[in-house]
Amino acid sequence: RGGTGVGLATKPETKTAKPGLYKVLMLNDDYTPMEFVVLTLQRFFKMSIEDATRVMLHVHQRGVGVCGIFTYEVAETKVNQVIDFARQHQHPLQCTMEKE
Ligand code: NFA
Repeated sequence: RGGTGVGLATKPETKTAKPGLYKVLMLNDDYTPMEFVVLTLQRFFKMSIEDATRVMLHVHQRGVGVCGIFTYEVAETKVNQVIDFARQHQHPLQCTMEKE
């Protein structure tokens, strides 16, 4: 617990709202190359090649997987970065976000 109140007579500080957290999800498709998905996870989610490969295979096998958990603005930025990057390379790779 933070707070700079000193002494006995201070009332509890008004709390700043905690930021909501959002999962960034990656969706499987039949066309995006596995190598491109791994590269995308490394580039935008700072994953090692091992973690990126694990997440890619999970998405490939299960249909959807979590890339990371972020505040709303960061999650939205990552979703847009992934979609833009895929579109630039003419891959259908899709990404979305949902409240955690
Ligand atoms: N299913 C894709 C393939 O077989 C690979 C893939 C994995 C695509 C994860 C999207 C997400 N080439």
